[in-house]
Amino acid sequence: KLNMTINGLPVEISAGKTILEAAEEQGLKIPTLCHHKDLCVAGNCRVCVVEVTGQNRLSAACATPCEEGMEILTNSLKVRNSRKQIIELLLAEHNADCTKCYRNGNCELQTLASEYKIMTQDFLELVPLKNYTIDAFSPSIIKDDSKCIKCQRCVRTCAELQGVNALTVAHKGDQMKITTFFEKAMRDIVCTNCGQCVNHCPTSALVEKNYIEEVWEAIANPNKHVVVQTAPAVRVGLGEELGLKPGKRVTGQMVAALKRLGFDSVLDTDFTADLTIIEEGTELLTRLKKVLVEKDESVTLPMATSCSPGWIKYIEHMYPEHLENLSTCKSPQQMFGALVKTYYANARNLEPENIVSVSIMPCTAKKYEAFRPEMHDSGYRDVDYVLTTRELAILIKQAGLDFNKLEPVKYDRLMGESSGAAVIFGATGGVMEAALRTAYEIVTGREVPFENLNITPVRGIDGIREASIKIENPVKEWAFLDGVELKCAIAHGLVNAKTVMDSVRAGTADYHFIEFMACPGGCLGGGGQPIPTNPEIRQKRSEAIYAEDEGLLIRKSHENPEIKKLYKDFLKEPLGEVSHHLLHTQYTK
Ligand code: HC1
Repeated sequence: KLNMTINGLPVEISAGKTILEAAEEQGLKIPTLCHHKDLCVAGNCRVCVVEVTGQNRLSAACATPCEEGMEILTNSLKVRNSRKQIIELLLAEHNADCTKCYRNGNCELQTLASEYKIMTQDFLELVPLKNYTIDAFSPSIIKDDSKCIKCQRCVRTCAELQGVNALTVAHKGDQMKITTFFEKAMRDIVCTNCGQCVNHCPTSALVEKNYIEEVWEAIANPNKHVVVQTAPAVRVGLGEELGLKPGKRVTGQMVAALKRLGFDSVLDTDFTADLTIIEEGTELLTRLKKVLVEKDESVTLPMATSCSPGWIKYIEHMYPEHLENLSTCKSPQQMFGALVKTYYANARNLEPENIVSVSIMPCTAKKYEAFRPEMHDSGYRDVDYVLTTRELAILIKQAGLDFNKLEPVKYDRLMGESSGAAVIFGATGGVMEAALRTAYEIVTGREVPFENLNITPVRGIDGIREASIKIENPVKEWAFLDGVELKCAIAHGLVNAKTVMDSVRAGTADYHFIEFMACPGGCLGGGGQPIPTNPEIRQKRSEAIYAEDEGLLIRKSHENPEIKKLYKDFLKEPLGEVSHHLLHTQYTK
């Protein structure tokens, strides 16, 4: 422990902490802009300056380690005036047209300007705002350089969390800017559309491309039947955007709100998450048979999950020779879209061209995924508009709904029923756990004992996790798997995907099945989730996801009655002809 004083009060601080962390421990807030708990220390915005007695300069609290005997002032006149000047300078370079800004009301710079009452315009003419670029070509992300404060959180996010390095710093001095390879549009570079840069940006220099007006117009059109699906992780994030604490599950209220907004049918992506498990599980078992029994060398293992569109874009760019490892399953979002304009349209006697298919996702890459040329197998665009969790909250606010007063309501039927296995798709390891619950029963013919339904080895927050299950006494059809140790791995955050894929490329990975999710924590930490997102918040959302699973009566995908009905009435069998046409795809180099 170190003995120090903060603002004249003696304190004991554990060694190794920064001044920022020490102050936080004492309940003192020091403002920051470039600092983020997910990222390495940068110390480049200087908003967190403090006085350390005996030093004749101010120190950045985020980048200064505590030392024995330090006397720190976090709120002296000198500190306050310096911070104020720094904020004024940032504002002078910033397009501070706050009322027209997408992040109006949730902007860290705006909050600081308000707290420090920046009323003067001393530096307004210092750096005339001109020659900036707004890149709106991507279907997922808008990059507006006029809003950038050059804190470089996006650059560090793209490098440290995702290992993609799509964004970088170019030029020096007042020419310095955050840009891309050869200043190309985000659409044309290695950007995976994951939106982690959006989640970590303190202002609106990076935001999602929103489709709010398009969805309102569809709802208002009496000739359109507007169907909405909601992703697993939205239900544990949405509340934060509407004033509730992280970790609050709002499934029923969210469904109620969507009905009040005027959607004709409120359905669940979890339904097709269950379907994914049946299709993907069957695909895995088929691949195992081909490799282990038929010695078919054209079949590739390990099989990798394919539901995270940021991960798909990443493997396309970085490991194109391994596209064969991807499961051919489309993501649950896209399976849903393809079924809505075929199975659902038939059952409801609707013309598919009159259906508008909207999805609410915790993800910005899902917007890109819906635009992909592969995603038209219904004969139409399978998913028309993708809104993030944040955009849904905007719809709810615009409609004037008092979210907390809404009585929980159930999803509509036909593609609205789901299992606990589907809900946990939203957390890292969830797809693997859901798959194992079903695969175990298919292969052994025995039920997973209730007390073993939580497959804890695949849970957790470590970036890469491994688990194996020894198969014993399988049923006759799967007898070749007797004694086989099924080896699985899980990676979340693309920087971890890189490590696993490097071992696949090197031939040193002996896994059979790998779950990849582009975002830290899985979809619950997606780029479309409420801002801020940090490790503590992700942990709360994760607990909420697993609690939702535990509270459901059906916790295995193959027990979902609507899935059984779908196979009976429409698909006939997993990996069958209809499935092949609507639910599977192949990504090409
Ligand atoms: Fe996800 Fe998925 S879990 S990818 O993380 O497989 O976005 O939530 O919707 O499609 O179901 C996201 C979440 C989501 C798909 C499912």
